Amino acid sequence: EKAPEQPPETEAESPTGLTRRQFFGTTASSAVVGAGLAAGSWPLSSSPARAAEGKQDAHVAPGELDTYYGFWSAGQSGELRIMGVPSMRELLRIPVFNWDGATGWGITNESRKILYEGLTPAGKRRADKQGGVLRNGDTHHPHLSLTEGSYDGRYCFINDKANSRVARIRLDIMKTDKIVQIPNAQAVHGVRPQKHPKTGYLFCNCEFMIPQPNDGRDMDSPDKYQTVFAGVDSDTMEVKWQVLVDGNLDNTNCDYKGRYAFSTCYNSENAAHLAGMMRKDRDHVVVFDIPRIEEAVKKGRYKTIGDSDVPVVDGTKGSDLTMYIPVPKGPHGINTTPDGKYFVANGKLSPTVTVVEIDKLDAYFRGAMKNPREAVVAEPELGLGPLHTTYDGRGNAYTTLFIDSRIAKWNIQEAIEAFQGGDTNPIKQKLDVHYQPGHNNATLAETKDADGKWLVSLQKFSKDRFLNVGPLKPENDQLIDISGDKMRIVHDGPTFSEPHDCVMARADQVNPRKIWSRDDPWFDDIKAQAKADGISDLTKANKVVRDGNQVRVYMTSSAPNYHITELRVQEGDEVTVALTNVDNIEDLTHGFTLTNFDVAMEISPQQTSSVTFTADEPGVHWYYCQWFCHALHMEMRGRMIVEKA
Ligand code: CUK
Ligand code: CUA
Repeated sequence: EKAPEQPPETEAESPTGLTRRQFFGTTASSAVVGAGLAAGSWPLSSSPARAAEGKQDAHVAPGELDTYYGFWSAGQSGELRIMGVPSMRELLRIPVFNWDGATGWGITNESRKILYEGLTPAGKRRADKQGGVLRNGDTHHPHLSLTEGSYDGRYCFINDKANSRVARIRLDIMKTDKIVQIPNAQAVHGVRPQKHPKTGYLFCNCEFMIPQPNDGRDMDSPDKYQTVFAGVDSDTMEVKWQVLVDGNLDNTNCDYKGRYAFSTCYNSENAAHLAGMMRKDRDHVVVFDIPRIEEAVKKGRYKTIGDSDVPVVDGTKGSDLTMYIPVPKGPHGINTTPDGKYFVANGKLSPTVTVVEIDKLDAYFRGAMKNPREAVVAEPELGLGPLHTTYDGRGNAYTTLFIDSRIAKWNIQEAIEAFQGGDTNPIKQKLDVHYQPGHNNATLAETKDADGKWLVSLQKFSKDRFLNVGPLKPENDQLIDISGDKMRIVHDGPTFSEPHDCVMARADQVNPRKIWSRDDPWFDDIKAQAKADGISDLTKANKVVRDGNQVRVYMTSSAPNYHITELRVQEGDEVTVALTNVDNIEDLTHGFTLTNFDVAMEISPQQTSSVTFTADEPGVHWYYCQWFCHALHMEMRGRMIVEKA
């Protein structure tokens, strides 16, 4: 992003003698002070005098439950986080593309299979060089599966910009169960589940342009680089097709009818350096006609690229599969209104957002619209650095202004009237946020059920809002009451590196299990192995099976015991430990940590986890339960005795 313009750091630098802290004030109510000082950028419409603020209580008392589940991405931490809203309490971290010592993600056989099997051939070569998994990820966009425009509680999807992957998280067990790496791509950025009739496709924007195939050709001809838009089948997590486009894809969204997806595009110049990316004054939004793309694939109008067999259709300018709508330079977020009528492309480098009427797109694809700009119905100027927009379901939109450190609340209908020449000012309020907001999202605003209760604004900088923890500071996620006419900040929430985006679902729309079901397909592989070893029920098995130099240990645990406490193997054996927690009491999780072997895993109630390692050091090696489970938790351990070969 562009370097933000900052209010003065110190009194000495400040022409008014005010520091940033005084300048912005520490609460929403002192925003009025900021208004007087920030010359020219305060909205003209409303007087600062008391429009009614929402009066919702954000306090969730001890023992009380939140009313919304929040799903937060975690940027370069590579995980997904579950938050309670409105308390903003962090409830869980779900490892996705990262390693996690608490749950054994990246260590257990179950997770390593998920992390490996969906990689491209090049991804597998990379993983093979470093122990079988890729180690980092960069998650930006968590989105939940929908049925007919409402959350259906099945899945959360999330992208990995760093290694070009997308993942699916099962919401019944809150575990990642599928990961696919997108071929012909670098940096999968925007992702969006189809809203209608159900998800359906997961639409994926591949951001960076590369030679196609990227095998050493055309490296010095950036004008030949291309990127793709991908349709992933969310039931199988297979890439069904890709569409070659002009320009860099950024964020994506789709309609509520199942026909169109649309993506913002920056760098329509196809340049490889920043200066070149700024040459033109316009970029574009690409609209994808999904049924036509499917038809083209069916009719064989595609090619394949390199070692990938994914059908790739041509959606570059002039194609009948796509529509290019020119918009001001560098559009970023793209957000569909909950009524399904419009999408808003956020200007980023332009102070405007572009409102497109989705029903008008048909005319273009029918050939009845010459200039794609005819689909634009409003382009209000909101302030500096508009990045993302969300909605309250009452006709208002809320746009983050990155450079201004504000959120602009504006009315969509009034913006349309103003575009037609009316003299309405659609801007209702600008609220200072602290500081430099990226995404914002309101409760249920990504669905047709937007309820206009809470808005969360995710700030990239926290600066002075919290105790100083050194040069690396937390982000700041602010909770804003939008139930009244005026927005009101009610909570500051520090988060670590770096949630970009979040979505919120009503608590009743997500229904995770309390303990595992023994029928869960998660256990299929280890059950099959056990069966081959003569074990029909893992919850009853405490048995060591030797098969050449492979040793398989089937073990159960119940607080505070492992049911095998002495395990004898030979130096050089390849040992698999499959541990089943037979406790069926809610929250009674055990673990298995093998000291000095870099082995650890979680075993929640009724779960089986397995791990494979080589017993390469003769001697005594204690294993212990790392999840505090019982008064005798410290005593819950056993010995692996490795006899010299
Ligand atoms: S992007 Cu991060 S602030 Cu990756 Cu959704 Cu806009
Ligand atoms: Cu089992 Cu601690």
